[in-house]
Amino acid sequence: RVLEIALRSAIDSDQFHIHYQPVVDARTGRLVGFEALLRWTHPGYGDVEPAKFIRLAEETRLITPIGAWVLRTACREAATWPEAYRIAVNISAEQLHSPGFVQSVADALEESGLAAHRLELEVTESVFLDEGSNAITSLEKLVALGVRLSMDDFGTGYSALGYLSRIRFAAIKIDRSFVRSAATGKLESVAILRAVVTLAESLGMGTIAEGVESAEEHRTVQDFGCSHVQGNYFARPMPADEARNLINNTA
Ligand code: G
Ligand code: G
Ligand code: MN
Ligand code: NA
Repeated sequence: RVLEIALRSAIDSDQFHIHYQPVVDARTGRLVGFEALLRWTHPGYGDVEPAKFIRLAEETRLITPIGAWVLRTACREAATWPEAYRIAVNISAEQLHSPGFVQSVADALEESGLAAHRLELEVTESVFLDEGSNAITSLEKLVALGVRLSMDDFGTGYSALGYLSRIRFAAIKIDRSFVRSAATGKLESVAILRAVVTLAESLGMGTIAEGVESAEEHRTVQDFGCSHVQGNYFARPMPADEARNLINNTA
């Protein structure tokens, strides 16, 4: 496929860049860090939709070298921020399962000088689907390195409840579909949101409500006791220099 060939040369041709989306404390509104979101601008096709090229990168396993680039670049950027701010990086199952992944995380930390506790790796429930993959061993090694783990898109996959008791996740990211429908008062979503927050609290984990788009949705997730929020209501993903300005104007 044409897009696949283009994707293969995108790292070397310097076509990737990262946007950073603020994550804030749900109660105080204080900025706590950013999520790194990969963007691809092709000289001919222009901006390629992230969901589309990331799926292609996963299918072709190009996500391993591309993901390594994201890790290195995001860690290097975050190392320039004041220590209070964290960086979250999305990790695909294919990446986590690839040999040498844990070492590549250790290398990115070493090379950038970023303290491990300032890096959060977001994985989805799908990392547990491939039984023979040693996902658990890798995640345990990452926890031992001192990085934080969060369970992304929680509630959209199959149930990973069992794994929450086996691996020490720092946070559960509640999928925006629940945020959306709970804010409209849909009883089932309200029940699920309540249950997830209670579950996270009893396991000592935080909860990040994703995709918050309005004051109404913010109020809802605050009422439910979510610890952190992220979404276009606060800020859209932004280039590195804007993220730096935001930090400087916050401090
Ligand atoms: O902004 P949004 O459209 O960026 O992202 C679309 C999807 O791509 C989301 O599921 C998001 O988690 C994923 N994604 C964004 N950046 C990265 C990345 O650097 N690595 C991986 N593996 N997924 C990413
Ligand atoms: O799968 P993951 O949760 O990593 O993906 C994050 C995705 O959510 C990115 O595509 C990002 O651009 C998108 N996003 C961030 N804030 C909002 C929002 O307020 N509304 C919607 N619809 N998407 C958002
Ligand atoms: Mn994410
Ligand atoms: Na998500």
